[in-house]
Amino acid sequence: MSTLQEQHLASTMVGDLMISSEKVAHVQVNNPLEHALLVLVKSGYSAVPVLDSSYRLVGIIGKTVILNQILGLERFEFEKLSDMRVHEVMSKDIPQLTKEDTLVKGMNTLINYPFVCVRDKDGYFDGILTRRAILKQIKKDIYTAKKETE
Ligand code: 4BW
Repeated sequence: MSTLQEQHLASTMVGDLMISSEKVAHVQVNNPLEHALLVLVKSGYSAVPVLDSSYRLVGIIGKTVILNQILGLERFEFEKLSDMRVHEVMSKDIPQLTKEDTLVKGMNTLINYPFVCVRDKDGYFDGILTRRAILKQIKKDIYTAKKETE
């Protein structure tokens, strides 16, 4: 990667590439698991952010953790889905970014996660940064650099 490309990556901010909150499927912390599973299946995503009633980021929930919770000895106990709430099973210890973080920091975090939530200084949810967005940007930078050397 050329120095110019590296400089471009370093000067691009998370806010430039994130999917903004209004386009992100999410669930609320007090929703029953049944609703969360419905959102996950209908949206097609493996995991989505969890927000409180003021739209502050509180965690992430995925299909696998829900299905594990209702896994009985011989069958899925689907009746449990309406008794349990999202906050009982969600992951609370999650990486977080702000819009002002550099793309390089975002890239380092995305090595271990398919997406990272973006929030403001008061914890309000701003959106997500995905692996797809990073890969698209890197591809664009490589293509531009190649064109410049031709
Ligand atoms: O519905 C989909 N539309 C599109 N265009 N692509 C999808 C869709 N569902 C999955 N994909 C693709 C993306 O490339 O499969 C990848 C893995 O999906 P995932 O993790 O396991 O559900 C997607 O990669 P990505 O765009 O880099 O997204 C990484 C993760 O970010 C997804 C999902 O957990 C989350 N995510 C992405 N867009 C989201 C979202 N969560 C909620 N709302 C969104 N709009």
